[in-house]
Amino acid sequence: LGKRLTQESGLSTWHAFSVFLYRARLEVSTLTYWSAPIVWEGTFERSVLEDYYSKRKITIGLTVFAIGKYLDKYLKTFLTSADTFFMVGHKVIFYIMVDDPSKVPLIKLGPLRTFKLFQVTKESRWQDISMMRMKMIGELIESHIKYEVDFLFCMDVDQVFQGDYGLETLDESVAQLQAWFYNADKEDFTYERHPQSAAYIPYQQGDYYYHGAVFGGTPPRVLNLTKECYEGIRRDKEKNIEALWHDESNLNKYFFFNKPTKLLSPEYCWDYKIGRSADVKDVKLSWMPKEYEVVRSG
Ligand code: 2GW
Ligand code: MN
Repeated sequence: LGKRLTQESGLSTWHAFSVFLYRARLEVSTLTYWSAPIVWEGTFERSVLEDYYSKRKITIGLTVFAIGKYLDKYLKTFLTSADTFFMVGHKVIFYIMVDDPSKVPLIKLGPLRTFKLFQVTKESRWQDISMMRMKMIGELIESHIKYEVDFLFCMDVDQVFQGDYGLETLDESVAQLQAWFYNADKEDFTYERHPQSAAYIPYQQGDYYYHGAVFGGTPPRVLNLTKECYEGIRRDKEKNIEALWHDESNLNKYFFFNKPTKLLSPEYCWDYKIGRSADVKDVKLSWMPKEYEVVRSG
């Protein structure tokens, strides 16, 4: 194919090949208008990244909350799959927040992996369990994480790693495209639409609909994110209001004003309930079925 391309186009072999590589994912958008890459399978060469980071010896942090029922239901699968697929070959610290440490499953982690367990009190409303993560992650970055890791991810626990989730995802400020909305029109995004809320984004505005289940970056950048999002949540509480999708609405407002430096394609947080999609070549992380739903096979 390279030969045919060079003959037909008059390009050098290398140029023809890079055109071919680029064309391999022309059907999806791989760059935002502010020039942040959107990482899809096929748009990166992992061996080149491994080479680059081999001289740097980085550590990656991953925070996860498992409170109440979610501890029994999801934590083991999340951690076991992360041990297998998250940043293989690199140092990882799991920051695990639970309400009942005695219920934490015994898992033998790989040699480059360690974890730190924190006990947190259970909020009575689930919306608060979700939202208070912003406050607690911020505190944890200041007390531990900023001294210990180069990059940090913060994730929902109700998901499972399915394939290599690697160095291609690292950047200063990383946002996840919400799988159900990556192709949707702006007007259909489920942003908070009431001007009274701190998370308000008007109908004609916004860039993408980001998922609250995954965000990351360097510790200072994630700290700024969690502080701003929590501040929005707090201001709304003072007014006795709450954004439509809680912390996720505030996250979307934050990323609208503070553009992420990298976006992850829905392959990095896929929901199999969407069905087959030609765009999704390789799922790295997927949603777990919610309560009362049939367990997905395969
Ligand atoms: C949440 C909802 C209803 C009942 C319980 C809980 C719950 C959440 C819980 O009992 N225990 C718990 O540890 N959580 C934590 O909060 C856990 O880490 C979970 O992954 C996270 C968010 O809740 P989740 O996964 O049920 O919410 P989703 O999947 O509908 O999430 C999106 O919207 C949320 C806001 O409503 C968040 O922004 C979340 O990050 C989004 O993915
Ligand atoms: Mn979730």
